[in-house]
Amino acid sequence: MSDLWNVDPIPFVGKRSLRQDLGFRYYQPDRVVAGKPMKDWLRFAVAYWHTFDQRLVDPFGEGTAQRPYDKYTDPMSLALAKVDYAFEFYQKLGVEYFCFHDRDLAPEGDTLRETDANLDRVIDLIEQHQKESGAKLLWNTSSLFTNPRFLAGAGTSPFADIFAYAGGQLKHSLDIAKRLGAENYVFWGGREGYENLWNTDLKREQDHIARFFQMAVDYAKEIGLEAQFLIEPKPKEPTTHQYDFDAATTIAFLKTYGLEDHFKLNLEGNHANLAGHTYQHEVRVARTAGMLGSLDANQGDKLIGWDIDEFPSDLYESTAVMWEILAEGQIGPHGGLNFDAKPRRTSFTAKDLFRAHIVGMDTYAAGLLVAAKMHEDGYIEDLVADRYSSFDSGIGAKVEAGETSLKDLEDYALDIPQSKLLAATQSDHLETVKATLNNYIVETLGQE
Ligand code: XLS
Ligand code: NI
Ligand code: NI
Repeated sequence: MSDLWNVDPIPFVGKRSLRQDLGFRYYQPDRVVAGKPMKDWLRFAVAYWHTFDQRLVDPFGEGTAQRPYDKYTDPMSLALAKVDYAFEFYQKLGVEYFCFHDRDLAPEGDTLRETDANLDRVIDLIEQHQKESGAKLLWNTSSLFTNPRFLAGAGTSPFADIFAYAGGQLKHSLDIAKRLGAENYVFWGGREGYENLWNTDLKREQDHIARFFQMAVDYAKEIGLEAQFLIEPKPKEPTTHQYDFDAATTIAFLKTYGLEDHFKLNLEGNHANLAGHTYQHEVRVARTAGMLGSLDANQGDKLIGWDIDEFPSDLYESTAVMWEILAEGQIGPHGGLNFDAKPRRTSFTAKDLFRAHIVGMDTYAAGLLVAAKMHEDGYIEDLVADRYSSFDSGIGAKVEAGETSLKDLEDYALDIPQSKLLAATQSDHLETVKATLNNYIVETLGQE
């Protein structure tokens, strides 16, 4: 292997030191946990846009990033060079999957035809690297929000030419998905929403984007593309109101338009928080509807109300999410854990890209270990089974079996005294539950 990054392959170092450096403390790809190697539970992916393109800009300042490929000034040479750096990065980090938007990879030309030609040169190189390294495409997507032409959306743009352009761009992205063997294909509606209702036809916009999705379903069928389609909910930013607000809203949208059999959800931690939810909530809602597809594992900042895409480091959150994944048996039929995350602006060196991924991977590997221990003990399962046990027999069982009317319930309830009703409730002792979660995290990781 060349040494483009000036970094050795990242080793597992375990408990050698409390001071984390360029090594994994918990992540061991081949270690079997709950019946599967860690790497198969987690299926980590690197996000091209953050890791290789992001300059660490913020609304008040230019980028601070220092990257080894900064020496390339011609846009096409840079685009091609970055692919070599990317594939070496995947191998050194020990990650098998990657994700990208079409526009992360190559500069645009004046027409879609010219843009596609630029893109295809980069795709040729990616295909060659995939063959040599075995790296796999977890998902690709189309950037239908960056270019000024998409200022008012793509699938919901009020301008028919822009809608048509977006469709053409999407078609080419689906061709790429097929060619590179993408396991999923993501739709994130960055500008599919509205700023103001006074100039918006809500019904027409939603009909249009449903039609856009239906055409994608039809074209995938036509070319034999088997990638799982995923919608990534987000409540706001960049638009004030986005149609795919959260998991529940997106599921309702898909069902309204009869698209639910063709899509699942790609859930992002920071987006969950922006919608006023925990990440676990979003995963649970999707699971409950049979719609869990994949994860964009990042985290927000409790003090900042925007999508700041931090690498995940919160053990409570990773434990909760991995608890759901273990309960489900997998992240999704073809899902993985994509780090839709960037290092902080002050962590600007190339090595920080490795450090940032290490914390994300170790956080989720640790979460997996803790969640596996919890499932093994059945603590949460017992607690929940007990909480609903009054529905296992008697009147509760009759309700669940659909055998009761309101009249039956009135007959049953009319003469029960208040003291007996109160005796039918029980304390949740939630504080003890939370303390027990702490114990599981501390003890499980302490024994590593
Ligand atoms: C932005 C989204 C985006 C999608 C892919 O907030 O997270 O990065 O994951 O377009
Ligand atoms: Ni995302
Ligand atoms: Ni995001």
